Amino acid sequence: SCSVAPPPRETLSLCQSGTPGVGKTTLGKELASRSGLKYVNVGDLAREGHLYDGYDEEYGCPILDEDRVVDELEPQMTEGGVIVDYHGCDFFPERWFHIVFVLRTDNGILYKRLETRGYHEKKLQDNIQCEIFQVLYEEAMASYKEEIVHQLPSNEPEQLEDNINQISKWIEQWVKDHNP
Ligand code: DAT
Repeated sequence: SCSVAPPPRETLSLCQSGTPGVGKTTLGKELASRSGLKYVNVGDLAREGHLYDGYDEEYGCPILDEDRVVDELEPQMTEGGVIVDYHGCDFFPERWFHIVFVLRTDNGILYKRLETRGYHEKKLQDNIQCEIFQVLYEEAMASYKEEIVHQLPSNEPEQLEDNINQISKWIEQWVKDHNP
């Protein structure tokens, strides 16, 4: 008998970026449970593995060791099928992602969410500024092919539902196209 191994199944990975509080964790976890992709929160990963390189006195938070984060993630990214969640995305290798989403929230709504989190005034203002000047969208556009970067509105629950439905459809189509 003769058997031919099927081609390796291609898997997609996506990146979710955006100012803290825009809804990355909420979307990512829901999307993971519906799509079967694995959700990875880089903030949690860094905390668990102590992937830090110093401490930022001004902001009162540890500084992410980006190289170690990339090394830590590399094996599962090579395998694929991952949703990566972090506010920034410029230090991830471009080849990791087939699509990049930047979640966006209106200032007033974001302000309330961050206030609820108990952010102190400076951190609050910095994050609102970050959103106003669309820092993370521009970072994504500069770091990836523009055609794979998409903004998603994330102000209200209906938009969360729309985003999940849209991305789920996109994933389904991608899998069909790449695994004939
Ligand atoms: P992030 O992971 O980007 O910091 P999150 O997922 O923790 O944000 O969400 C912050 C808060 O906002 C949380 O209380 C859930 C809420 N939220 C997220 N997406 C939302 C949406 N589309 N509509 C209303 N509230 C939303």
